[in-house]
Amino acid sequence: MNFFKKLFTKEKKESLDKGLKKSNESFFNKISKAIVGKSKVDDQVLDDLEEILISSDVGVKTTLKIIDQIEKRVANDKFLNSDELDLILKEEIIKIICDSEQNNFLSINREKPHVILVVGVNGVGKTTSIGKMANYYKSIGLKVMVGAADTFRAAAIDQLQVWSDRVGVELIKQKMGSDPASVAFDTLESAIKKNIDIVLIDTAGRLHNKANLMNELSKIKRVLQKKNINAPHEVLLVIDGSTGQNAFEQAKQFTNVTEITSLAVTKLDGTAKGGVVLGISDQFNIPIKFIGIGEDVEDLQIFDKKEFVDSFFKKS
Ligand SMILES: Nc1nc2c(ncn2[C@@H]2O[C@H](COP(=O)(O)OP(=O)(O)OP(=O)(O)O)[C@@H](O)[C@H]2O)c(=O)[nH]1
Ligand SMILES: [Mg+2]
Repeated sequence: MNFFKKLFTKEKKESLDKGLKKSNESFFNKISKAIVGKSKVDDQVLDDLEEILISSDVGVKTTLKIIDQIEKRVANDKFLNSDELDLILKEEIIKIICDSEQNNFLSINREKPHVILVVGVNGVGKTTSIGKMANYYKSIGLKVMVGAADTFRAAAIDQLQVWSDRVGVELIKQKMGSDPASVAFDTLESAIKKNIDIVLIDTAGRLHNKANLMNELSKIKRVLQKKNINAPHEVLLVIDGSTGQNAFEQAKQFTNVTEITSLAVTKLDGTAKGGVVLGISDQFNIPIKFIGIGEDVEDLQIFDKKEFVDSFFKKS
């Protein structure tokens, strides 16, 4: 199937439904049980709802915020029934998801090349997401270049080479062990010469508490700025959604030490912890740009909060 087609048609929605199936089943079953046989939304329903949201990895703070809003609406409308609760819950959840114009790629008034530095802890899906993003940007007619600034392992460079070949975009790389900042600089320099639209820079997985690795990120940024003071235009943090509360922790640690401008939440397929997307978006106030819902090249979607919530609540 053509990726472009999948992005903009009902196939996109179908793969989202499929990707979120586990989260949906778990969430929906719990909600149905909580409201079965109830003619109105009472305290018990609200208590159950609170528990459901927390156990769906939405996070305590965000859950309390949602419940608070629902309580207010219930107070205004004493005869609210449980069917309406479904609708109101959806509305309130959509409201708390951080929105940003940044999410609308097609209307971005981009400086060329637009540089996206991709960061995150080990194994969350950075390299894979770069491959998928490269494919996406190319499919909408943009010229894409990828930089292999994860020089830590030879396999990391090879992995990115495989993705670049597959997608058909140029990769800039150096030898294993070379300075990541130098690779980033080379990539931007080449991208400027070749009139590239989007530059995606891969980095090695790192923990926030490894000072030398975090300094390396600052160095990459400084060196990019020698070429263009606005680069990187984005620092995209990739987090693994299947780790639930740990994904919150990763977002917290990274945002404490470096400026993160957007998020990609991966591996939402195969987990019932999809609720983590709602809490992270609310609490960090950083837009989620992409979600990963599988290992294939098409399995990365632009995050659309309405579609996401819709899939989350879908009755099967
Ligand atoms: N099911 C599923 N698997 C994913 C998704 N995204 C990435 N993966 C898998 O996660 C594994 C790790 O992905 P990588 O892209 O190598 O992760 P990384 O962050 O670059 O890892 P390091 O470079 O070692 O830090 C691979 O097996 C990917 O196929 C996703 O959305 N769903
Ligand atoms: Mg990698």
